[in-house]
Amino acid sequence: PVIVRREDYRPPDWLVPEIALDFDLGAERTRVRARLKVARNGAHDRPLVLDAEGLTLVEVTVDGEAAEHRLEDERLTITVSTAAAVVETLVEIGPRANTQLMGLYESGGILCTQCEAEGFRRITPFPDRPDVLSRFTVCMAADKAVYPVLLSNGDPVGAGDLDGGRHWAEWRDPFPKPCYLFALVAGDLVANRDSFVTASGRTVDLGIWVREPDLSKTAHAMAALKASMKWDEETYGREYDLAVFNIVAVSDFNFGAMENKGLNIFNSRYILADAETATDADFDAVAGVVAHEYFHNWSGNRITCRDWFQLSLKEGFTVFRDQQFSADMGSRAVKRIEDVRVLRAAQFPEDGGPLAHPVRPESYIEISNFYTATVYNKGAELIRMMHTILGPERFRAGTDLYFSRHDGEAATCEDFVRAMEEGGGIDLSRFRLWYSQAGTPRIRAALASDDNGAATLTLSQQVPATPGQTEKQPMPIPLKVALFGADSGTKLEERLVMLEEERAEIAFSGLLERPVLSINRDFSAPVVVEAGRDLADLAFLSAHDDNAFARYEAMQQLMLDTLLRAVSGGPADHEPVIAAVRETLANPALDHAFIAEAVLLPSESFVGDHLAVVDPDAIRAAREALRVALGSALEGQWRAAYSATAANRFEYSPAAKGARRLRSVALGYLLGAGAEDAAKLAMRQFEDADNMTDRQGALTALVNSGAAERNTALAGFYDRYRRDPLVLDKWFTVQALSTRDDALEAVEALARHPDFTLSNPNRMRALVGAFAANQRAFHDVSGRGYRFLADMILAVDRLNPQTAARLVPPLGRWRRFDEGRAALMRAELERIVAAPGLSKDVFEQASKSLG
Ligand code: HT7
Ligand code: ZN
Repeated sequence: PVIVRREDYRPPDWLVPEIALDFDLGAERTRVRARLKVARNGAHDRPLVLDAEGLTLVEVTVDGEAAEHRLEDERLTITVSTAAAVVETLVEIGPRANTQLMGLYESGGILCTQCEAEGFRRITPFPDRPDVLSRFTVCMAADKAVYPVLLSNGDPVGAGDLDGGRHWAEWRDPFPKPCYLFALVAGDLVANRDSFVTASGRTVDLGIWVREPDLSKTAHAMAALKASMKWDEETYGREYDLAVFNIVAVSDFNFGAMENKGLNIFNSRYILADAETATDADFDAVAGVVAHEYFHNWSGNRITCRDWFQLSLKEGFTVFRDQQFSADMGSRAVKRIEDVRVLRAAQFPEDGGPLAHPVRPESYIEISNFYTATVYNKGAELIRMMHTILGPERFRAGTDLYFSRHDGEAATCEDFVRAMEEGGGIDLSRFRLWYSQAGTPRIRAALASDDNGAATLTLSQQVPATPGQTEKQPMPIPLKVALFGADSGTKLEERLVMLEEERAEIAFSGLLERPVLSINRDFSAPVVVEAGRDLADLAFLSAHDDNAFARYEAMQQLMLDTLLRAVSGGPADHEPVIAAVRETLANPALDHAFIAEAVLLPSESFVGDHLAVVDPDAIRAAREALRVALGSALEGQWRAAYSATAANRFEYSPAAKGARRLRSVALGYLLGAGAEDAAKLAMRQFEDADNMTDRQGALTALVNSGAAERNTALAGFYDRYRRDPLVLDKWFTVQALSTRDDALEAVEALARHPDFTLSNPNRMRALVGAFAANQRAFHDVSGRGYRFLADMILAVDRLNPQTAARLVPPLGRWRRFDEGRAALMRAELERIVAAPGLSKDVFEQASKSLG
C-alpha cells in the first residue's frame, strides 16, 4: 500500500476556481456532469490529474472538444495544453450499492453524501485535496414523489418542475470551499424551521430536516443550534455568513456528523432527542455535536486545512470550542470530568499503544484511520493548554488574529501556533513539540516540607518512546498547583507552574502548616501524574480541595490505589474509601451531579491501564468487592440519596440531570450491596420512568444483576422500542456491557438476532464496539471474544472498511496482557492481515497493531 508522508506535501499543480455540478439523481443510477474551470498553478507542463474512485466514466471534454485522457489506479489524467480551460466530465455512480457510506449513498430512502476526507472522488473526478478551493454551483434533478426535497450547500437559487414527475433545484455557494465540504441531500423530508438574527442584524433561515415521524424530536437540536450561533458571536466574535443553515439527519453514517458548508449532515443519534427515547447523556451529546459542527463554519470551513496532516487544526480547535460551549451551558466541573474521562479512556491507551501518533501525524496509508482521539481530544487539550498559558484575553487576541489572517485559506497547525504567538505576545517555540511528539508524558511530583514553613516541589517528566519515535525531548507542561494546610484545610498557595525541562524544583515559603499537594488542577495538562500521596492525603483533598476537578481526582486516585492494592494481592482495606464517600455524600455544599461523578468507581479498563499486566478477572473481583463494601456500609445513605432524587416530572435542567445521575449511581450500589428490595426498586423505576435516563439506568442495573426481574425488563424494553433503531441500539449496548459471567455468550447470540445488522454503523458500534470495551468479557481467557471481534471485522470490512477499521484497536492492546491472551490476540490480528481482499483501512490498523 502507498504511504502518504507529510514531508512530501507539494502545492497543487492545478487549481479549480469554479465547479458546476449537474446531478440526474436516482438510487440505482445517478449521472453526474461536472464542469470545472481549471487553472495551471505555476509554470509547469504536467497534465491535469483528477482523483476518481469507483466511477463509470462516460465522457471527457476540454474546452468543448473530446480530450486525450487515461483512467488508471483511481486517477483520471487529462492532457490540457493551455494555462486555463473548461474541463467537463460525465460519470455514472450507483448510490444504492454504495455500502461504504462514502460519496453519494442511500440511507433509509434518502440520498445523501459524505465527502470528508476523500469521498468526493467517488462522486466525480476532481483534485480531491483540501487545498483546492472552488466556488460550487449544484443543480439536481430527481423524481419529485420520491425526492421532494433537494438540498445542497449555500443558498437556493432556483427550482422548478420537469416532465415525467421530475423536478429540479439549483444551489450556489458563494464561499470557495474544498470539495470535502460539498454535500447534497434528496429525500422525503420535513423540516423544523426557525430563524436566527445575527449580531449584525441579518436573518438566517434554519432548518432541521428529518423523516416526518421524527419531527417532534428535533426541538433540542434546534435550541442547541441557536445557542451555538449566539455563543460563537459572543465568545469568538464569529458570525454566520449565509442566509440559510440546514441540517439533515440520516440513520446510516460512519461518524457523528459532518460540517458541510451550510448543509450539515448528521448521524440521527446526534439530532433526535426526546425524554422518552434519549438519555441525559444523549441530550448532551446532541447539543455538543450540533455545536461542534456549527463551530466548524469558522474553524474548518472559512479556514480549512492545507493537507490532512493538519486535521487537528480544525478538529482539535473545534473540540475545544464545543467543550467550552458545553461547559458554559451546564456544569463546568462535571463537563471537565467527563472530557478527561473520555481522554483517559480513548486517547491515553492509543498514545501508549502500537497506533500512537502525534497530534500532527507524519504519515498514513488511509486518512480515515486518523480521525482519532489523539487528533481530536489530545488536539483539544493542546489548544486548552495554550488558553491556560495565555489567559482568556490574550488567547482571544490570538484567535482573532488567526481568523482574520487566514480567512479563506487552507492553513496549517503551524499557522495557528504562530497566530497565538503574535496575537498573544508569547514565545511558543518549545510548545510545538506537543504537535510533533506522540506519547503521554509522565510526571513525578514530590513535595518536601520542613518545620520552618518552607517546601520544595520536585517535578520531573519522561515522555515514553512510541512507534517511530524513540528519542523524546522534554515538553513544556503547564501544571496548576495548590497547597492546602493539613490542619485547617485552607488553601495556602496557588500557582501555574511551567515545567519546561526534564526536572524542576519549585520553592514555597511562609507555610504555617504542613502542606498537602494538589496538582494538575482542572487537568491543566494531558499527562499522567504520580504524586505519591498517601491515602490519608487523598481523602483529605477529596474533602477540602476547592477545585472541583482536583477533588474528584483525589477521590478517584484513592479508589484506584485501593483497587490496585487489592489486585496485586494486598489486604483489602476499604475503610478509607468508605469514609471519603460517606463524607462526600453527606456534604450539603456539593451538587448531585458532582457527587455522582465523585462516588463512581473507576472503570475496569482504567484500573487495567495502571497495571503492568492487565488481569481482567482480578480487576473485576477487586472492583466488585469494593462496590459491595461501599453498597453495604453506606446503604442508608444510598437509600436516602435514592429517595431524595426522585422526580415527579421530567425536566432537562442541570439540577434535574444531576439528580437522575445520582439516583442511578445509588441504585447501582444498592443492587451491588444485595439490598433485599433493590431489584424491586429497580423494576419499579424501570416501569414508572417518564424518561430514558431513569429507564435505561434501571435496565442497566437489572441486566448486571442476577435478579429475577432481569429478563422481564429486557423483554419489556425490547417490545416497547423495537421500532426505534436508536433505542434498540441501547438494548444491544446494555447487554454487550453486562458485567455478568454470561456476557460473551449473550453477545454471540445477539449477533444472530434478527435486528442485528452489519450494514448500519450505529448497530455495529452498539453491539460489537461496546462488547470490545467490556474488559472482562472481551478478554475471556478462551480467546472467544477475540475471535468474535475478528470475525465481525472481516465480515463488515467487505461492506464498510471504515467501520471495520475502527473496531481493530482493542486487539492491538495485546502487549498489555499475559502471554496466553497476547498470543490469542496476535493470532486474530494475523488472521485479519492474511485475509484475502482486505481493505487498506483494516490492513493499516491490523498490521500496525501487530508491530
Ligand atoms: N469533520 C467530520 C469528519 C467526518 C468523517 C471522517 C471520516 C469518515 C466519515 C466522516 N464523517 C464526518 C466530523 C467532525 O469532526 O465534525
Ligand atoms: Zn469536527
